[in-house]
Amino acid sequence: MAEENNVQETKEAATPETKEVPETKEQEASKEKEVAGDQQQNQPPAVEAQPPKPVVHKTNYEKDVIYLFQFSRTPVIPSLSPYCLKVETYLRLAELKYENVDHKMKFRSKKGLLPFIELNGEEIADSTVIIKELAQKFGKDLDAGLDNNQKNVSHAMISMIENHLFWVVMWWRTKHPDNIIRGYKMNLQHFLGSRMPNGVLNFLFKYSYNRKGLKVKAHGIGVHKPEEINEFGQHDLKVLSEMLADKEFFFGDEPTTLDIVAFANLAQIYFIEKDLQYSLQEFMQENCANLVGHVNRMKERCFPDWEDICTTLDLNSHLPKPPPEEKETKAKDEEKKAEKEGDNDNDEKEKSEKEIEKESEKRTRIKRIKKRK
Ligand SMILES: N[C@@H](CCC(=O)N[C@@H](CS)C(=O)NCC(=O)O)C(=O)O
Repeated sequence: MAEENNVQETKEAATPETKEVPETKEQEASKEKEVAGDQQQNQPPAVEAQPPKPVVHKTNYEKDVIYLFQFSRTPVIPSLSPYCLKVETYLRLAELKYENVDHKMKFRSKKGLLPFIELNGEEIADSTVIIKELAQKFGKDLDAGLDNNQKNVSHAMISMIENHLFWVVMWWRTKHPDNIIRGYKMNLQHFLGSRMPNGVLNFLFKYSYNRKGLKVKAHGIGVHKPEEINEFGQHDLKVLSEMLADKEFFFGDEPTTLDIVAFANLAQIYFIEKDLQYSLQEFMQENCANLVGHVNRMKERCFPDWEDICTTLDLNSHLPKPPPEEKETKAKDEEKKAEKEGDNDNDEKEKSEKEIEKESEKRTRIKRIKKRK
C-alpha cells in the first residue's frame, strides 16, 4: 500500500507540466549547483543537533538500572499477574539491578499491558521480549546450558503454560471476581492506587473482570463447560508434574526460563487462600506434590523477602532503605517546612485581622460624621 503511494508520487513529480527538463548533462549539473547554493543561502544558521528527549516515565534514570512497571503487591503473592511475577523472578535469578516503579497502576506499556520495563531511556514491553533483550544485553541467558532438544521442549512447555493454563486460571478469575478479592486478600484502594470508596472500587474491579471474560471466550477456552475447562487445567498440571518428576528443576539442578514461567503461573494457583475452594488448587495439592515442592523452592530461592513483601506491600523490599539519619533529617525538614507554612498562615491571619480592625474603625468614623450632620 505504502509502496503504491510512493509510485504514484514519483509519477506525478515526473509529469512534463511540472518538471523542466535540462538539455545536456552539463546544464543539469550547473542547475543542481545553483539550486544547492540558493538553498544554502535561504537556510537558517545550522543548529547543533540535540539528542532526542527520552519518551519514558522515569526521566531521572540511572544508567543500566532496570525500572519495572507492574501491578501493585497483594498480601498473598507479590504479583497477581504471572507475567509480572515472571519478569521479577528473572531479574532476581539473573541478579540484575532493578527498581519497581510505584506508578499507582496509572501506566501501561505502549502495547497496553503490564509488565514493561524502562532501560536507559527506552521502553521494552512483553515479558518474553524483556527477558530476551536483558539476557542479551547483560549476558544472562538462563537457558544457555540447554541443548537444542531441551530448548525446544522448553519452548513447547512455556507455550502450553502461557497460552493454555494461563487462560484456564483467567477463566476462573473472570467467573468469580469476588474470589480474587478474597483469595488474594486484596485491599482495592491500595491495589488500584485510588481513594474512591471501596464499594465503588469493588464494582469497577468486578466490571473489569467481567469484560476480561470476553477475552477468555475470544481465546476459545471460555466456550467450554466449567468441568471441561477444569479438566484442561488438570491435564496441564499433570504434564508439568510428570516432566519435573523428581528433579529439583525442569532441566536439572539449576532453574531455567521454564522454571520461572511454571513458578509464576503455578504460584497463582497454589498460594491463593486455602479456605477458598478452588478445584485446581485442590488437584495440585493432592496429585502434584512435586509441583508444590517446586513452587516453594523457587519462592525461597528468588523471594527470601516474600513475607516482608506480602506484609508491607513494599514494591522495593529488595533495595536498601535510606539510613535512619537521612530519614530523620528528611522528617525534620518536612517538620520545618510545615512550621514555616504554619507561620505564613499566622502572618496571613494577623494581616487579615488588622485589615478587619481598620475597616471597622473606618466604618465607626463614617457613622460618627453622619450623626454629626
Ligand atoms: N504477552 C504479555 C502478556 C501480559 C498481560 O497479559 N498482562 C495483563 C495482565 S496479566 C495486562 O496487563 N492486562 C491489562 C490490565 O489488566 O490492565 C507479556 O508476556 O507480558
